[in-house]
Amino acid sequence: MSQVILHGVHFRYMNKMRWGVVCFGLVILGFVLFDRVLAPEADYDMLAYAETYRIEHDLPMPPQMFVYDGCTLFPERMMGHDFSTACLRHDVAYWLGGSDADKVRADAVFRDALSTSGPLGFVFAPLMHTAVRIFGDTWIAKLCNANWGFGWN
Ligand SMILES: [Ca+2]
Repeated sequence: MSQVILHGVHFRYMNKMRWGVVCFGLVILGFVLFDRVLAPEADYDMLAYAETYRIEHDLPMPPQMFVYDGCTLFPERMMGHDFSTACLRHDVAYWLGGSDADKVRADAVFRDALSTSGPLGFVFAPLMHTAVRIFGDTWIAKLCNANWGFGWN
C-alpha cells in the first residue's frame, strides 16, 4: 500500500517537473522572440566597422554578412548605462569567430568595456561576461544567430 502511495507521489512530482520544464522552455522562447523583435538592424557604419575590425585583425571573410542584433538577450541601455559600443565590438568578434583563445580574448575585451560603461559597470561586467563565457557558444546563442563564429553558420 505504502509503495503505491509513494509511487503516486513520485508520479505527481514527475508530472509537475515536466510542466515546469515546459513552462521554463516557453518563458525562454518568449524571451528570445521578444528580444529578436526588438533587435536593431546593422546600419552602414556598423558594417564598415565590422569590415575594418576584420582587416585590422587579419581574419578571413565569413560567408554570412555581419548582422548586429544589439546586446543579445540583454537590453542595450539601462540604468544610465549604454552597452551598445561594447556589444557591437563583441558581436563583430563573434561574427568572425576563431579559436577558443580568441573567444576568451573577445569576452575579456567585452567585460572590460562593460566595466567602464557606467556607475554599475562593476556589477554588469562580471554578470554579462559570465553569460557569454557560458552561453556564447551554445544552442541558446545559436538560436539567436549570435553564437561564436556566427558568420560561418
Ligand atoms: Ca549581439
